[in-house]
Amino acid sequence: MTADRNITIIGGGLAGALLATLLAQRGWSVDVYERRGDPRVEGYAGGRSINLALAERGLHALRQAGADGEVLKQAVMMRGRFVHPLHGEPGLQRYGRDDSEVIWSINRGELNIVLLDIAESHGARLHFDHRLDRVDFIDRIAHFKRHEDDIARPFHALVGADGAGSTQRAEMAKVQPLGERTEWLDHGYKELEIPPALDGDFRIEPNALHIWPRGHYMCIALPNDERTFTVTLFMPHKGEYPSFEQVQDGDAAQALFQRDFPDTLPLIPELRQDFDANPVGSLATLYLDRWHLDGRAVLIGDAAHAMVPFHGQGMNCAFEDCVALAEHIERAPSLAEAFAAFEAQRKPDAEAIQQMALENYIEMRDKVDNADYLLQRQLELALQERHPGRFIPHYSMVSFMRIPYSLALRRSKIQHEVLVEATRGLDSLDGVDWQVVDAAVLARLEPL
Ligand code: FAD
Ligand code: E1W
Repeated sequence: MTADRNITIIGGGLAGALLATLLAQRGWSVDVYERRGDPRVEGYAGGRSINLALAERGLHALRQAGADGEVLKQAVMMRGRFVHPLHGEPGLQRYGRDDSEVIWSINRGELNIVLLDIAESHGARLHFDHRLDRVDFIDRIAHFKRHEDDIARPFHALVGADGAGSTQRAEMAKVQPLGERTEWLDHGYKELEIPPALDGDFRIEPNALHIWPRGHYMCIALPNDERTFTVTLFMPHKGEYPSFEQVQDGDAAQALFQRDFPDTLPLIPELRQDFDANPVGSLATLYLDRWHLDGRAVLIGDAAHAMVPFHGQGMNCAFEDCVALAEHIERAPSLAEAFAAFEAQRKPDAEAIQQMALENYIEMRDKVDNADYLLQRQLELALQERHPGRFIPHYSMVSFMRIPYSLALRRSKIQHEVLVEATRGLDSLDGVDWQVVDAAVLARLEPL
């Protein structure tokens, strides 16, 4: 094996498959090792229809790989969040100014298949049913399990795209401590399904991300192209009702939904069965001090910086990682320098979106049906009009722009203070002191 321009990627999931294409396009010889079987042959593991929100950051990365067209063919547009309060009228809160500012719901399995096909068409070699087991970083040999067999493969450099439970990360930590810290969220999740209506159509508004905010917990639903919705219930693992500890089976879930999500009951005919069949998922934020081991190994995506899902940015961020890493690898004189530069660039941004994702849970479960919150959103839109290119709503900076997450976080904090100060004690924009607000915007926010 020639040493240069060879890369071995661990994990053929979302980031691994995309990075394979980006590197193969640049003339690198790429091998991808994936624990699971080929989803194009065996169907996607799990079989359930799980969807993800794709926003501008992810879409831009897909464009770089020429994958955007195929992916968008199977996507459902989401124009905004459709909020279902327990009492009061449900309604759509638009994400952007028009249909150029939307996000997309895509099926994880279909997306993975598109990315694997493209990677292969660019010459990446895909090795399924290869589970990374151990790495010898001295002799640069990766050891895999394939069914019962042990397989050893020499490598030049390893990119760990093997997700939150990364084996590559554990192996790197044996050579040099990575300063790993996992902060578990004390809430978990359960996935349920809304099937199509009898006439085959969507049962609720298709072009939206639905949210049922209930204070300390919530449900959301994202549309699938087969006219179903995947519903996710997020609530505490333990503690006072409702928690997964107290809602353990389908019957208990039925009672909870009867009380707190009564409008969804007729939409989820198999609530009991879904609840009993699907596991409770866990959520965590993963922080590392280091993402790379000189020129021998680097981590990307969830393996480097898993986050809670409440901003819908984990995959988007992982895709942004892929573009950044491919560019550093192409530009830097050595892989060691490329990996170091990649880490230096991306770690502050990963930490920023990790923080914003945590903060967004409280916003989604407790604020989106609150009058003060809605007034702040109204003012945000007005200030965007008054100060184009200077005051840009938080959601837009994260979802419709590609400015660094760390910059979005910095600006959002200032904007939030301006919004809170300007609306304090008000119940409509009529009482806003525009002179004061405009002056604050001009003084505190540089044009972007
Ligand atoms: P993964 O997609 O996990 O891929 C890792 C791959 O590595 C897998 O194929 C796995 O089989 C393989 N692998 C693992 N171990 C080994 C091994 N030892 N050897 C070989 N292969 C291995 N993000 C969004 O952007 N939008 C959303 O709407 C969104 N919603 C989410 C909802 C929930 C409930 C959750 C939990 C996450 C959500 N995310 C969302 C986050 C998103 O799922 C992840 O950020 C994304 O999948 C990360 O991609 P990845 O390639 O790093 O890891
Ligand atoms: C998105 C799982 C998930 C995925 C998402 C989002 C949310 C709430 C959740 C964040 C959002 C798309 N969000 N939605 N409305 N405001 N913020 O934008 O992906 Cl829980």
